[in-house]
Amino acid sequence: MSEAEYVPPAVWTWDKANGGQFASINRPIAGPTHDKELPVGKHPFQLYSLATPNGQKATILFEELLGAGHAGAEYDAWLINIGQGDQFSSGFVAINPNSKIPALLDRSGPEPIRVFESGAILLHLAEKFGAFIPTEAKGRAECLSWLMWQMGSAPFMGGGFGHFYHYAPFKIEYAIDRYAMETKRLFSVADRRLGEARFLAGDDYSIADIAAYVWLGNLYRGEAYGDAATFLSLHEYANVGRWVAEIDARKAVQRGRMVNRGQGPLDQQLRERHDASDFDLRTQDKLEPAES
Ligand SMILES: N[C@@H](CCC(=O)N[C@@H](CS)C(=O)NCC(=O)O)C(=O)O
Repeated sequence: MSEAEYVPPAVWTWDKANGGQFASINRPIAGPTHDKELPVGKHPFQLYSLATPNGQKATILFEELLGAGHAGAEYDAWLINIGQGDQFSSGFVAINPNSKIPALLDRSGPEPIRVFESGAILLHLAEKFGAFIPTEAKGRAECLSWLMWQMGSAPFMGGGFGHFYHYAPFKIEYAIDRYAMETKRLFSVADRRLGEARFLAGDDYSIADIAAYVWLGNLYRGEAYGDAATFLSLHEYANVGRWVAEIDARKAVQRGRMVNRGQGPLDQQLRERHDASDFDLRTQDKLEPAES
């Protein structure tokens, strides 16, 4: 069916398979579909996630904190396979009623604290460790502003542009035009900011950069949504390119991007992370011969 033939009924009902890539996991209702507890490891933080851009925000910050010497930031990262519906288990829904990765259980205090939404996880950890967030009022406000900007703009890039340009079973020019324009506008916003400051919040790398980098970086490098980098002429955003290259080079970022990854080169996939040594010993290239 093309968009020209579709006349919305008076009341929408969920009675059709739309054939889209996510048809099997998308539902119009919240809540668990099955009973299953989440595993719990030995570290103070339990992360339930997947290495999508939103998931990588949390793992990059954990690796940054550990790299900066915050030993209390040790974490177990468990893989949530969203294609198989793991986000709808009773255990996961108890931590994130919105059934989306990433979800965090902070067990470092007297009682466990659940945190969901990647931006809330970044803020929770940055405040807890007093790191990657400016302390003075002006810098902190700038950091939170860019963090919220990113959280608000991701659905336009992913659910909007990425969905209609790459995943939708047929191409709708109106939708692609609308979200391509918005995605380019967002790149332009970042590019102008990064033309006047080294990082989004100013001189220092912060959680605002981590949040924005995973999205803008993937798109800029041509690693998201097929030929999107070419389609959107992302090479035009030179300041974004300079900033992406600088963050790409950070060791903690390289490690964080590998955690909970279930696709791509085997030596870049650390599906579960329970110890710093896992990066050397438990990437999929090392496990797969034994597993097969
Ligand atoms: N606003 C949320 C978005 C999280 C999100 O969209 N997660 C996706 C993967 S990137 C997910 O879990 N999708 C599973 C589903 O929609 O069922 C955040 O930033 O944490």
